[in-house]
Amino acid sequence: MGHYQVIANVINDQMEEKLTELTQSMWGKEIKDCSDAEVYNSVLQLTKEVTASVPEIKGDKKVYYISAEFLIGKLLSNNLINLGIYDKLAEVLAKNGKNIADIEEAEPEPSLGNGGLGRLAACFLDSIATLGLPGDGIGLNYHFGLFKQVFKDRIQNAEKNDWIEDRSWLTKTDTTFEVAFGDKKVKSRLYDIDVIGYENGVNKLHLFDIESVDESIVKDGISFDKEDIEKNLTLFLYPDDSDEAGNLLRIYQQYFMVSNGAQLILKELKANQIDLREMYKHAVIQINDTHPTMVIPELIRILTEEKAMSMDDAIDVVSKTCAYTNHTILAEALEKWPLKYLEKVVPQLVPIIKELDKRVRAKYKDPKVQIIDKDERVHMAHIDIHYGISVNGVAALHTEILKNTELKCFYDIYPEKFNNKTNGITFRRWLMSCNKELASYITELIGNGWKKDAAKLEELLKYADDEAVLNKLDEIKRGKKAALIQHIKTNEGVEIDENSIFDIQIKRLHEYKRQQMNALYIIHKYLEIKSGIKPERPLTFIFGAKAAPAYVIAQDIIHLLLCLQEIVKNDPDVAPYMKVVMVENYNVSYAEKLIPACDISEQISLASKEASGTGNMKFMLNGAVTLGTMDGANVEIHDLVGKDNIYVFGKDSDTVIAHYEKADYVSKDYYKNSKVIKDAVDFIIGKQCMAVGHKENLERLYNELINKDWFMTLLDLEEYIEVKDKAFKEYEDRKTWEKKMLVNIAKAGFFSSDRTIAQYNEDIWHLS
Ligand code: 26V
Repeated sequence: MGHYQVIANVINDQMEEKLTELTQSMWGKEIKDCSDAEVYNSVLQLTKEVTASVPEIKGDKKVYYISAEFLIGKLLSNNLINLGIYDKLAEVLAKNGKNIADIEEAEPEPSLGNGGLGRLAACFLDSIATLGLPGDGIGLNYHFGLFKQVFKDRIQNAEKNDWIEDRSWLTKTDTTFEVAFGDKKVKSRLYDIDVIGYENGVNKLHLFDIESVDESIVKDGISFDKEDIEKNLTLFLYPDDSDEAGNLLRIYQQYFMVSNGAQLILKELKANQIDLREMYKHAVIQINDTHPTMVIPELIRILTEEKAMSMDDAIDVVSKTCAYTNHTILAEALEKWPLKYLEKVVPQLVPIIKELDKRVRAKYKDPKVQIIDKDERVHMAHIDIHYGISVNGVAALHTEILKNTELKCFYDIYPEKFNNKTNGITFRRWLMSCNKELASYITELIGNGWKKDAAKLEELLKYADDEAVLNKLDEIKRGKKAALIQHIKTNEGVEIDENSIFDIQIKRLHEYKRQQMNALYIIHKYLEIKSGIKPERPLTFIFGAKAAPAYVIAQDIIHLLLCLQEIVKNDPDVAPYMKVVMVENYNVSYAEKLIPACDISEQISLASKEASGTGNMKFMLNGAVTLGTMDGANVEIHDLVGKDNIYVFGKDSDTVIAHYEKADYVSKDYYKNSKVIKDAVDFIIGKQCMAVGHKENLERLYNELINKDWFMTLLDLEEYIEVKDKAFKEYEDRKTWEKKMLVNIAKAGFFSSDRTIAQYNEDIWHLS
């Protein structure tokens, strides 16, 4: 019997007694008399106590996953499942008149990430611990996570989003460090969150904070004094960086993170009496996008200035310790800091960065691979590529684009550094926790093996023609749809037809993800229904998306979606056949409710632009069928499920890249040459939209689409309409559709983050 099992058995036996003791000591009441919030806090305490008895994962070499974002979401359900005590707790609560789902609702969501990159980091920590690998996360303890989205007058408003209560998953530690910037010194404090492996040991998520942070400086919405670093340093995740003060604050945050991270890593190495010249044998630092890149010059600085190492040796050992993951090819997302900003915030790193650049220039003449460019901007990714062991992309296509196009000049120099690690998701959260009904049915069919070896889901394929199994899958889907209908009714006040097809697009709002193309489809369908062409079954289009507050066109797209929601709702000719719902404040908790209820998963980015996507994997695992372009991991989904079990459309990445190279895409031509396109686009500034929306927003979006359309919406619109209509039609052949669902679930095993992490370990980390 494993360690975890002994602990789980003991706690399961004493659960009711222990929880009663806790509610008595904390609130002076019995479980049944406590509020949900009180029970939640007692369960939190109980879980922390149980976790303390689970052994820490130890080894001779450890990975430090350093990331500006860890979008962990609520932790209760996941932690209980991983500890093996969920079912017993649910039983004890029920016996005492409490519903575990209501207790889970009482937990505030830590939204410490923007989207895919941050959620990936959270899934990775879960898998690292589950595989029993020694590996900790290093990041920042933002007091306010990603802003809370509130719709007012069909416009997105941003409010602060706090999550830290008196009692939380954070444990205050005794570890403090000093961090020196050019113009000030601050004292940090480390807070830890336990990362519990599924039926395995415990690692840590280390989140650094400063003691002088002051939540009261936040004024209306999310505005605050960006220059008061002592008070604002860890206040917000990714504050608005559209002005200089915002950019400087971002650099302060990044350096604060890496300076603390470097000090922590060196402290742990010292505690293990490691000779720092051999640091790479005991530590590997995975740099999640370029936000933590300064860890490279910072470590070199400490080793040379404080540990008396030569520059050659320091560069050599640090370069053997660090590895870089690239998550995007979008130029605007690749960080290039002006040297003068770095001179102000971190002058101590500037000579090191210049030395790193000098060494590159001495070897390579191509200006494209230099670190400091002619405009005195520091290309952070270039530091990672030259001074690290590995560069990886996050899906097969993405890595090929990095090698052949975006980072070709680097691939020519270091072909051996480039490798692919197709993203993954933790099945504990994205199936076992969010869709317990499906998880237990799968177990009923094929046993428990899939929980530790996701490839075993393929065993489901033997039921592909089993009518009883297919019926049951459909029944589970209908149950999850019913639960979502309730949730949306409560939260948005919108009623959804349970017999409609649930077509869902949930992800950050960005033009390259093309929510606007989905909106144009909805307009097209609306016009069709008005002209008498009715769908065979009602259609429900669900969106969830936050837009960066400074991203104007993204706000306009949200506005259009909210206008369409209103127009459709109020039109008696159309309302019986379709519904549009844009849910407010889409976050991880909402995703956990939306994904299990989905029929059609919208993954419609412009080919080449979505590095991987991970929502696509979550939907597939929950039996949704993908409607998507050949982009990111959609390509791998397509290859796994086969063309009959996915709906693919749109120009491929080579065609798109060629359009950019030749600059020959003219959206106006598509608009002029197709009545379908023209009618849909014109609707945006037509009478109906203008009656419910704002002229300024709608006209700006209309003009953007016909005059620029940088992400080529109109290029793929007609084929999108055609293939989406085909998907809706084929949905009516229920048996064939249910089989598609089954194949998608069965083939999703490849996208377990356990597989991804095993590959990181095998190819890059080599943990022992
Ligand atoms: C950042 C920014 C910041 C400035 C404004 C425009 C913009 C656009 C995109 C980004 C993305 C930053 C990196 C990121 O989050 N990438 C996502 O990483 C996921 C995990 O690897 C991956 O699944 C997504 O496809 C990728 O977009």
